[in-house]
Amino acid sequence: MIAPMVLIALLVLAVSPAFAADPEIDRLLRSPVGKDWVTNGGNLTNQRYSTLKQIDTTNVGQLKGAWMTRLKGSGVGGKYSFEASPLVKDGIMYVITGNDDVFALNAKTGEILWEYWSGIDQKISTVCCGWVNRGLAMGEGLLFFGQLDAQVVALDMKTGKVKWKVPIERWENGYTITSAPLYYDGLVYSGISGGEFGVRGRLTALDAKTGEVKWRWYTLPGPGEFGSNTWPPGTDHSMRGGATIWNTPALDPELGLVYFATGNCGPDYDGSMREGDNLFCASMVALKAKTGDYVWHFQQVHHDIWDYDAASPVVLFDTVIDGKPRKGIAEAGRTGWVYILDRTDGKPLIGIEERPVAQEPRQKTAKTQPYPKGDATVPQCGEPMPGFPKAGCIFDPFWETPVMIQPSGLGGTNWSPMPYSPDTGYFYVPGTVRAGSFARFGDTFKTGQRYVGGTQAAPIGTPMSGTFTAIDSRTNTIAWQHKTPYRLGGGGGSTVTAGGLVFRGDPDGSFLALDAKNGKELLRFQTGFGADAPPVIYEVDGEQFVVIATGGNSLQGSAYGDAVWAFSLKGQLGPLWPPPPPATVAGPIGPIATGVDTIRMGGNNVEYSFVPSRVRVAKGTTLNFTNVGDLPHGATAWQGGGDWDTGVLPKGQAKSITFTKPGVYYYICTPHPWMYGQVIVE
Ligand SMILES: [Cu+2]
Repeated sequence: MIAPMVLIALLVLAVSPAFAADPEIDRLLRSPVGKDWVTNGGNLTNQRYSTLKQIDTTNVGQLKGAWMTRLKGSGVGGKYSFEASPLVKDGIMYVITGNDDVFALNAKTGEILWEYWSGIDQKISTVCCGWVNRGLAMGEGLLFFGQLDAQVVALDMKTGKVKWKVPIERWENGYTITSAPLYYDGLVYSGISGGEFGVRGRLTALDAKTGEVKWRWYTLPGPGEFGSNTWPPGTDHSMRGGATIWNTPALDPELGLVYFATGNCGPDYDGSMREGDNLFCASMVALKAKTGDYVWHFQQVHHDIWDYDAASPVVLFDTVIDGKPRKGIAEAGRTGWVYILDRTDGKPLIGIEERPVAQEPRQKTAKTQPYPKGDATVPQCGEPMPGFPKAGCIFDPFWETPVMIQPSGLGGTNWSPMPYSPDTGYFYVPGTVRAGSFARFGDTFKTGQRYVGGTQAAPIGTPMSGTFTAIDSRTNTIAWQHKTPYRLGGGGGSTVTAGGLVFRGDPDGSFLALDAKNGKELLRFQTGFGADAPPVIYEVDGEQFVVIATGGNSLQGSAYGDAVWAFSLKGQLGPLWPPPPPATVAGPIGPIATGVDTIRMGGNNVEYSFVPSRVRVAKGTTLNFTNVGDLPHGATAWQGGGDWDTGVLPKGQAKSITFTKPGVYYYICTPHPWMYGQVIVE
């Protein structure tokens, strides 16, 4: 029965002409980036390298705003991040906001041509890390994107009307989409998020015409599948082990492979029940682009218990090593290292050594971890501090007593992309400097609720900053490095050009141009909003533009907004006033809740949490602190936060506090000082 069917399939393949559904977009995706920017990473390589060079190191100082457009209040507020790379084709720009709303703009003037309002449920409760959408893909006259409600959508590029809308999962089960998809040769490749909600990660390939799911590749093996022996036998822990895909894949059409990186293992900080390396968490993976068949993987972190996602997009590049041309792939990890591999087989190009690491039997820690040759872009050891006497370095384990470790689970490089310049041979790596207090707690899995198993909170008041580093792709060592006042690895990222320039935004609102060779700052322009998105380069009517979304970032706490800024040498617009800068010390982050009368300790299925952690109330309000967790917790005014204390409350107990005087009150849980919250009294 099988043989004739195989024969028919082979015959069909043999007689089918080599037919591309959109030959022009496919050609642009395979080519160096010129006047159009048609996919999130510029082209199939994710290099974010533009060949345009009208703007160069000699004239970039004259750059001014060509236009600035506000997107009608879309995605404005503390819960949103605006991180998308706008796409540009034939003088029209397409941009998506943190509310999954899409706008088409005249790329020369900024005039809005059409708009799509997603109407997504504002009560989606499974958003991990800010309401965000990292961008669009295009092909066959359609724009493709994922929404936070786990639907993949195709819009008509001319009108913004919905062509199809397909749920690839349910947000109620913990799944959301935050990454920009990739279009190539008739397929739309989409990742999915939810690694903090006990989900099963996957790459989904959809038919661009219809939205039909052609295949799925699960990043977590089912029983008996390849990799299943890296999970405890006879358990279903791998079915909720995370390994989600936070960013856009890359694709090599000659090798016929699609590449992506995967996020942390779940539950993040509790490895006690998932003995083994836990494939394919924190890994780089190659699949056959047409079928989704596994080809190779490289795991950056075995048995991850530190939330060390590989969240930045993978980058394809060609290089010469020891006189031989090599096909490279690189990814900047949360560990602070860049992982540089051969993309034909996944073997290290420069050298990565498995070294023994410290052990914690209760966490079932891996015996060894991969150490890339070369330099890390951020510090890899924490320091003790008052209340936190234990400190450790990367891969040091922890149990229920907190250990101060760097990098924390939010840095080195998080979601921000890392561009590559074939001119300099450098990767441009954004980094976050922040220490986390890592402690395990055995949270119970409940569908659609947080499932993290502990904490990596930065203690309130501890310093946070960033780095911006040029890493030489030939040696994996630092060519030059800037220490920056704000964290860079989480939002923005940069883009590099044949004009010898690196463009990047800054959480304080600045738009910067640097000399790609030596890092010298050549332009600093204040946009007026948190500039926490990667810029994009394009050309219309012979004029080169640089565009960046400026709308802040919920995790950075950079100033929110809904602006898109385009710059050119003919630009006339000057800078705006600086917005409030983001924090440089740790404290409560994210949106500020109003209309609240109860703070739940251990809420949202996270033992070490105050929910909501930030509230704004009127003078005279009574807040009820209720312990819904398993351990005793309390709320105690922290340094200058007044003189109030709930005392330590056993499980199930509550205590009310009345706030009579206006002010900003921070508080901590004394038994667990990594827990904190904020009450703003007006
Ligand atoms: Cu507590």
